[in-house]
Amino acid sequence: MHIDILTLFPPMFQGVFSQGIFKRAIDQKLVSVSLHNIRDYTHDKHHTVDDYPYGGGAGMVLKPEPIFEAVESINRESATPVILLTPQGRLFCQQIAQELSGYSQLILICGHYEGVDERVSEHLATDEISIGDYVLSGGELAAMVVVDAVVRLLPGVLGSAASPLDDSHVTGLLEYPQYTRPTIYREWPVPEVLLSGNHAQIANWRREQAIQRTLKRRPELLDKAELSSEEKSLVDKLR
Ligand code: JFE
Repeated sequence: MHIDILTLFPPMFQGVFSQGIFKRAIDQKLVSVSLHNIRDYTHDKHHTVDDYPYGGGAGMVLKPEPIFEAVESINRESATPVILLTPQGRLFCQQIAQELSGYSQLILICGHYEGVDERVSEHLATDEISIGDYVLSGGELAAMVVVDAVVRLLPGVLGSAASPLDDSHVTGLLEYPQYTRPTIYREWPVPEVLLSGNHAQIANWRREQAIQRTLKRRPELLDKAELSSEEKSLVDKLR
């Protein structure tokens, strides 16, 4: 997959792409990233990227011309999504990450200030995404979240041990609790069952923990979780 990111602040991405899973995915050529500085697509001597909003109001709005020209400078296939990060977009979730992981190229546009001229949404972006109902100071952190969630789904990016199909939000349940050594830390023991070596019992316990935890913290997730009839009775009992 190739990812093109339009931003006024390319250095914001350097940490993310130079560490951990991302670095490995890039080194293995499973993904490549191009950062495009929107300011490089201005033509005036002050490299102006923003201007006052028509109709008045606080703050500045990103001008359309450098954004259109930056996108048009990119070699792209007709199917490539052009994604604007914005608080007004569709709410990002695991299903959208899966959908985006099926493309061979993504173009992400990160705005700043009070937003982006509406003609970018109307005539350039093919998709608008929000990562949650809070206002960030720009699209960069949202783009990092989207790219992280998508890249870990690409074949070969995670080791063979971890399968994205087992992820919470794919199964529809929150994860069960995890423990590692020591078996007793500050008098807090690891649950007995995990030390038993009885794999069927461990699987049952984990499934039950996942269901209880989901019911308590995110009950709305249970509506779309795939549960056996036994598990459904357990939910009814716990409710
Ligand atoms: C931009 C801002 C006041 C935007 C347009 C560009 N999920 C999510 N939260 N915040 C964003 C995404 C986001 C994305 C891009 C952005 C915020 N801002 C700041 C300030 C009104 C805005 O509405 C600028």
